[in-house]
Amino acid sequence: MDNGIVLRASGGEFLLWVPKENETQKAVARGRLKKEGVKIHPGDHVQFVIEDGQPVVEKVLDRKNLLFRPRVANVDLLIIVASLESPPPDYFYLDKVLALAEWFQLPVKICVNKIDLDGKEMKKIKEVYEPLGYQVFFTSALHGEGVEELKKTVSGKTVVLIGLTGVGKSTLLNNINPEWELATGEVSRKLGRGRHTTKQIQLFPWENGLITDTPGFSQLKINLVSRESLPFTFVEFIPLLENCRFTSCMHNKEPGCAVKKAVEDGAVYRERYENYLRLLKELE
Ligand SMILES: Nc1nc2c(ncn2[C@@H]2O[C@H](COP(=O)(O)OP(=O)(O)OP(=O)(O)O)[C@@H](O)[C@H]2O)c(=O)[nH]1
Ligand SMILES: [Mg+2]
Ligand SMILES: [Zn+2]
Repeated sequence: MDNGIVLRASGGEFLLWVPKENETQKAVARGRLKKEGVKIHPGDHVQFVIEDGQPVVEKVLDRKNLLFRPRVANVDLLIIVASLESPPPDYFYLDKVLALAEWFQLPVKICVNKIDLDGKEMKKIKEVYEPLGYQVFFTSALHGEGVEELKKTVSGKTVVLIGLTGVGKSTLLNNINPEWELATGEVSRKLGRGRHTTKQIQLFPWENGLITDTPGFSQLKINLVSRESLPFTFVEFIPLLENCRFTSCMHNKEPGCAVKKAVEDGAVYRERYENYLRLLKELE
């Protein structure tokens, strides 16, 4: 049997990448897999045989992880894309994705796009997130600035771009390789929002790695994280947690809370803490 990686899954049809030959082929799955309840997602490593000239998937190999909405398997790195203008950075969204990434133990980087439009928020994003250990890099998908760094990041990994609609995820991919010809949307000037241009997940092979963008409307539910675990998904809270007076402290209204004290002292960024409280509320 040969090995391949699923680039796209729609209905019963799959697009397979065969790294050995650096070739993509249309494939189907053995009927037995469906009966056994085996689902095949982009990013899955599979084994296949050729029948009548077409690859037939026989087996899905064990996954390292499986991202929720969008369903992508074996993800090595999540890149959260934000833009400086149209739309402006949404810090609540950013903190929510970061919390989910921590929960799933996914490495993350932050890509700030559209630096050709505005510079006001650049400093803030770097100052808030880099001390927490999240690498921040800046791009202009329109002019190609910073795209070299993005390319280097992808090499050898499976990378998923995630971010609100209109931030430029598909434009960034087109900048890596114009042959991919991803549809991009006009941002409505009135709303400062795009119109959900990307609909289907497709991974693209790039330098021994794979990259995909995801539709900006992908619903992100924080309820994948349990309430008790939420504080652990805010990395700067973790060293403080043992200093709270109550072991059951949720860092909300409890007295003697070390997290709240750190917010008062300026050691924890207040807006992150407020976003934590908002997520906590969503989990009630
Ligand atoms: N000025 C400027 N415009 C950009 C940049 N990157 C993307 N755009 C524009 O932003 C709009 C939206 O870009 P898309 O790539 O479709 O955004 P997306 O993140 O893929 O959006 P969805 O697919 O809806 O999630 C398009 O009109 C792009 O031309 C940039 O770096 N600078
Ligand atoms: Mg898109
Ligand atoms: Zn506390």
